[in-house]
This record gives sequence, structure tokens and C-alpha cells, in this order.
Amino acid sequence: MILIGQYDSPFVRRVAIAMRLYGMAYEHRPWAVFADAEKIARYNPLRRVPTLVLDDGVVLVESFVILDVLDEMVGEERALIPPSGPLRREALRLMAFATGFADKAVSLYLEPLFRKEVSERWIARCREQIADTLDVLEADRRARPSTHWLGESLGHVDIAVACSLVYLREAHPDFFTARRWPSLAAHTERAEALDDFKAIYQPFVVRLGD
Ligand SMILES: N[C@@H](CCC(=O)N[C@@H](CS)C(=O)NCC(=O)O)C(=O)O
Repeated sequence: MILIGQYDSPFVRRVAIAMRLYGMAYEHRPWAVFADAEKIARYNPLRRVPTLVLDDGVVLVESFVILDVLDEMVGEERALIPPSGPLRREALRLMAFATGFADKAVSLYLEPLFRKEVSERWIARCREQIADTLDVLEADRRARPSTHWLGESLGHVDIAVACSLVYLREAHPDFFTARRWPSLAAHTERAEALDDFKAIYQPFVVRLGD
């Protein structure tokens, strides 16, 4: 398989960490979404990452879709998400909040780069969306005494929250405080201390290309 995208993307990173945990070999093409847009376009017309090229040449886009396919490949026993029932619903709900605030953090970073005049209204909206979502995730995590978010084993929710939070902290250093979101800070610190997280990491840098 070929995984396209840099590890400073929270979406690419969560896929890559899951692949590493699943012991799946892949060729990594760390292409940047702007500087390498035309290379990405040969595989994905959306020019977005992550893009995963399967061994049979089929191209998958969208981290949720990619992970769903990978989960099926490893089977229910090893998948990093419950196969069905209330716990699966919880996992999907929480992952959507985690990737959702990362989406907003990406917009908050990129939008001003492409505008002559920054929209203060847009910025305020993004910041509010991110902060309110972090509040929801903080309350949820605080209410759970388990080692990992949904129990004693690490899952996609843990990975998604940590990857999104690392991105948020690096792209918007003034935003996140451990004082306001202590459970999320502790969660992310624990995850980032793991070898698999350390192995799949790239500091955030924006390269817009020409
Ligand atoms: N919902 C997508 C989000 C992917 C995403 O936003 N990727 C960013 C990089 S962090 C990207 O490709 N941006 C370029 C673009 O959207 O034009 C997913 O989960 O895969």
C-alpha cells in the first residue's frame, strides 16, 4: 500500500499510527498538499491527504473511510474500534468531534493565508467551534476513569484526539491550555509518550508551494 501525506496532518497521522499498530507495511509518500498538489492529483482529484493506494490500485480518501477499510482487513478482534453496539457508536461520535475540531483548526490556519483581508468573524467562529468542542471532549474524558478513552485498550478515539490536539497546539500555539482542558492534556501526553506515536510524527510546517 502507499500512504500519501505528511505526518504533520492529524488525519494522515491517525491513519499511519493505526497502520503501524496493525503491523501493516506501506510505502510513505510525504507529499505536501500545496507544493505537491499535482502529484497528489494523479491519485486523488481532491488533492487531499490522507490518500491511500491499496495493493490492487484502488485509491481511498477520507481518514474515516480508510480506517474502516483497514479495520476490516485486520478483522474485528484486532480492530481499534468496537465492531458494533453502543461502544462503537461512542467511538464514532467522539472521533467525529476530534477530527471535527482538527478540520476547524486547519481552516483557521489556511483561510487567512489565502485572503487579502482576514475575516475576524470567521476566525472568531472557528475559535468558538474548536473551544466548545474541546469542552465537550474534556467533560467526556473526565467522566471516564479508564486508562484509555473507551476502556483499557488504545483505540481510534485515543489516536484521533491526540493527533488533533498535537496539530492544534502546533498550528495555533496560543490556543490550547492544560489549565482549561486538563484531561485532554493528560490524555495527549500519555498517548504521545508511546513509541508508536513518537515514531509517526512530524512537526507542523506549512509549505504553500508556488
Ligand atoms: N476529512 C478529511 C480531512 C483531510 C484534510 O483536511 N486534509 C488536509 C491536510 S491536514 C488537506 O488535504 N488539505 C488540503 C485541501 O483540503 O485542499 C479526512 O479525515 O481525511
